[in-house]
Amino acid sequence: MSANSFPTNNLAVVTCGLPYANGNLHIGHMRTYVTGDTLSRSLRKIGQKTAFVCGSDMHGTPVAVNAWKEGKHPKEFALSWHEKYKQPFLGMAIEFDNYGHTDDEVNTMLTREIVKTLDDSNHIYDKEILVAWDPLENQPLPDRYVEGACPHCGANARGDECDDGCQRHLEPGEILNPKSIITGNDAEYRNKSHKFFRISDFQDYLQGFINRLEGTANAKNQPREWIEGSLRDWCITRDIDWGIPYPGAEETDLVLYVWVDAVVEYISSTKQYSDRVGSATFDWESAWKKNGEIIHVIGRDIIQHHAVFWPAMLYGSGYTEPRAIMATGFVNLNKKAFSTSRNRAIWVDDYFSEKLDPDLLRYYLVTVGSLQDDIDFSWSNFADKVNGELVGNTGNFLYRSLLFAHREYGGTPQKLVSETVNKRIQEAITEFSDSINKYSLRSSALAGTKLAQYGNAYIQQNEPWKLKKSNPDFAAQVIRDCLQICKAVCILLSPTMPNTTQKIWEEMGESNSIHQVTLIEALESPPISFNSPSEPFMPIDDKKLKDLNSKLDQRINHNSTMGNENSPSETSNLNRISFELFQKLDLRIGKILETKEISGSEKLLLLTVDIGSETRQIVAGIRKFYTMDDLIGKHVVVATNLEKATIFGTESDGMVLAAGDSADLLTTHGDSSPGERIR
Ligand code: B3M
Ligand code: ZN
Repeated sequence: MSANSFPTNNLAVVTCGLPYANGNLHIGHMRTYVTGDTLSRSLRKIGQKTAFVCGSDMHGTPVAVNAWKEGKHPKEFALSWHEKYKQPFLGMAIEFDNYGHTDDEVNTMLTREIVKTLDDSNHIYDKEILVAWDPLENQPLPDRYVEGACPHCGANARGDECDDGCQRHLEPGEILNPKSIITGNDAEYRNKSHKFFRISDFQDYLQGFINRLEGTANAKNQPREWIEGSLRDWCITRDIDWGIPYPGAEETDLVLYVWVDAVVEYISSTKQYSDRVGSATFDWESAWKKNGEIIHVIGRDIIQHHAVFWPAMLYGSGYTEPRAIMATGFVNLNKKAFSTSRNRAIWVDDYFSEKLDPDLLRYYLVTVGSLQDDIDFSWSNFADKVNGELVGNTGNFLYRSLLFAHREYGGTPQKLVSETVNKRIQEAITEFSDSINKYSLRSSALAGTKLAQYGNAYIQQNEPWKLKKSNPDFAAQVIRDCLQICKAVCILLSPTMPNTTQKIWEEMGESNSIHQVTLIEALESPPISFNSPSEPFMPIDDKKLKDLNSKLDQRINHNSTMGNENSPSETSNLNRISFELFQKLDLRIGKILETKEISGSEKLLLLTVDIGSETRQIVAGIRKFYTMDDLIGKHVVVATNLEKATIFGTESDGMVLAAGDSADLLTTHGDSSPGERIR
């Protein structure tokens, strides 16, 4: 490990992208917050002093447009959502040390101070630009007040971002064919003077920064292209009367672009925390002005703001740069993107109303795939993971060990842990810390799951229930070892599943909070006596699964008949990609040679597919729809140059294409042979 591996002697600040205070939160949002929460708890577990902060994003057109739709003032509208967010965060056990909002005094003051510093040091200039205007209403149309076509990829875009297409940030005046979302009028462009932040002043700095930056690979790689190309300056003001006024120029009626004050809330929220607990406990200035370990957890669509604009703002105004950016992939639903407007999402409230344990969703979100990959949520995947890894493995091990120990010994047998088990736990501890240093929460959580797996095998091999009579001393040793493993498993999984592990912790007779102990405690003896345990996790049975699926189907179908998702008219509006991009996809004819079931999965099959030059092992979700006989010898279409993926613990090297919900496999009707390229 390098000299500055976590834990360091500096203060760490973990932040999460601020939710716009403009509507309900879904589990896609939760991927970021659960990640941030698990990370801050994990850092503390390895002894890193950490503050976890966030807040509601109150300004800008995302809020103003939605407030307008409800006939409310943006402030009243945003504050009411801000209040409402407490509940989902609490319910998901997301414990911010401070949760502020961008419209409060601290943030207003710090934002204006930072902008003034940048202005005083000549990094800001005035420039006349074209801004979208509603000619009939004589009203400016900033950002989300207009929609049109993205100048880069042609997708339908909002005024400030190509949210449906290439994800680029758009500057005012760039969007093509702008239309007012309020009146539907065609917008025209008018000249107006605005403030620009000269990002190009920071080109050298940013090149160095991006090389130092840690976190997920996407956060480093995506901005490299922009930073190494020619950096465009950034328009930081808007014509709208909701936001923080530009400092020293109140008379210009310009307010700061929402993305300027939103990021500053990371500092403001830390300051509020510091002011509350005292700087002896956490000194925000030491973190933000000296040597803090700043880690931003964000969605992958806002990398540019965090890896380009924000570090330039920080550097230009004398603040600490981020050490790491962890950019999470999106959460899709049954293979299609969440759509808030179509109600095609799993809302956090829906999850709660199903009385499902929040820890199950937390564990799922953290471990289902690597952080930067998009994940496909389906209730069936979710149930598979819960029933397999949590109920079948971890819960089973904890429950059987604790129950046996309680019944036979009233708690922990008086013995020392065996050396083998001690060593195995130490390995898990190291795996956990190494994973945190690699920003892989999936691996750090799986260190706990794998240890429980080891525990299961250990108890199964030694069968203490049989040894009890033949060799009571050894039986006691086995249980003593298992209890140490239980304790370690709880500690390792506590950042991911804070409530469940605390409950087991108490049932094991521990009197403190599991969230206050560090990893090393995993090697200390569990309490001598404890009570009867309860089962940590409840399975999601077939009936519940059916019920969850049918409610979701009903809702999606209901909404899609109103705005039919797959209708041809919508297909014709889809983002177009260039022929060049299409050509990058290597689609080939494959012939299925063999099929194998994947144990534990009702849906997946492992196919051996001949693609001409080689044979590939490909996992396909088609088991429900085909028999083995149907498949052997069949010609299919294979996407051969996709990244390898691990599905249900099995590596899949390619993808077999199929249409629709019943996986209608694509095939050929002529005599093309395996390996033939599809063009
Ligand atoms: N409020 C939400 C988003 O674009 C936006 C994040 C601000 S983070 C400083 O995901
Ligand atoms: Zn685009």
